[in-house]
Amino acid sequence: MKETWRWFGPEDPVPLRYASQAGATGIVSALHHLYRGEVWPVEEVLKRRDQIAAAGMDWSVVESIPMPTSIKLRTGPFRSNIDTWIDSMAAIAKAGVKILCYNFMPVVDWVRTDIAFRLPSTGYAVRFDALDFAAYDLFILQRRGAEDGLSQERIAAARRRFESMTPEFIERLERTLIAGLSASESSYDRESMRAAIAQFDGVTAEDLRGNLLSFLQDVGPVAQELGIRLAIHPDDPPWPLYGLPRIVSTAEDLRRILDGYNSPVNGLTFCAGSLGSRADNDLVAMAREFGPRIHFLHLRQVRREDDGSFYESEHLSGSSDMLGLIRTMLEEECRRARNGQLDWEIPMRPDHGHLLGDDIGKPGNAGYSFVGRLKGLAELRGAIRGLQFALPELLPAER
Ligand code: DNO
Repeated sequence: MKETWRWFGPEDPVPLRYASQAGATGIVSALHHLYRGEVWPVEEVLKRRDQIAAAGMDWSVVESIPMPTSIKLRTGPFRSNIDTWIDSMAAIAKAGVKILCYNFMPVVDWVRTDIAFRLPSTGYAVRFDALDFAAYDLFILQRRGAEDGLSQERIAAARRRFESMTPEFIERLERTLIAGLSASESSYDRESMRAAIAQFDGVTAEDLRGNLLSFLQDVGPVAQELGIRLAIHPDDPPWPLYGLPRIVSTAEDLRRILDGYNSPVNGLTFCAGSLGSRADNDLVAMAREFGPRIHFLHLRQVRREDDGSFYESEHLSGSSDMLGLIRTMLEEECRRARNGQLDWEIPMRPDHGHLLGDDIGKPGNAGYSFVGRLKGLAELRGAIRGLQFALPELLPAER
């Protein structure tokens, strides 16, 4: 596996050289200063490539070219927005980047309720508390229809939770929920959030899936010509939030997307943390089934709780079978290498890390600490080497 590291560009408090010190050989990046739907000029993209190359690494994956709402809804200026998306894709192809991660989550990208959840070790993790989320949706955002699908007990428990919240807690919760985590595309206040959600009134999961498949029909052939592989990121968490449809959550969802546009160009970012937040997602079985279409791996663990809450646990210990997943993906690499596929090596990144040691109190992007990710990457590397030592058949032939 190619060890990669997400870098948010020159503004990232974790500099590029730290990624190299952590042992990464590839960088995952995007032009975060051009994230409002504008085209990425070739010069800017080449500049980013050169910065990464100067630090001795290569730009392995673009994560992500932002996806405007018009494309998700297929309304308004969606045609010109798709053209812009394609132009940006052509620019990254010029820079030699071959894998493009993107997502199709309406309104919100990844969602957490707490970015400083204290662990018994005294480090901090990010967490999704299902009750805090329900309390926010029902009693703070007061979204129309927020009670739909919730049991009376859940609503009563959410009310009790809400009543126990201090104004400071509410402010922090709201900032974490809607004002934008580091990797997300938008930030809202209460009113703009309600308006953004309203744009999806009446849009079903079927509609959204149809729009995704139409988008793939539009961009797929160009991606193929450019030699780019598209890698859709799963919903995080993998269930509907704020009454909005989410369509990249389960094995059946992935099947429908991959079959709906059946080409190697249409592949996955297999995010173990996102998919693993649902107990009914069997990661090893999914990795086996979708292996040939997995273009990029996010290796991260969660510890699931009974009420739908979860927190990001240590990379090797949590609710999912991380070693089984790694083993399955090493087998997939070997299969590719045996078939003579030049791109047999799958880029992975330690997706998120805890706040540990010097990370604590430093400015940074939630989930993207230095020491925490360094530890995550080191543990994952150890697991990979250990598996390959014990089972030499997991070493691709070329090595
Ligand atoms: C969170 C990330 C996601 C991801 C996007 C990809 O840290 O894994 O925000 O970058 O969804 O488009």
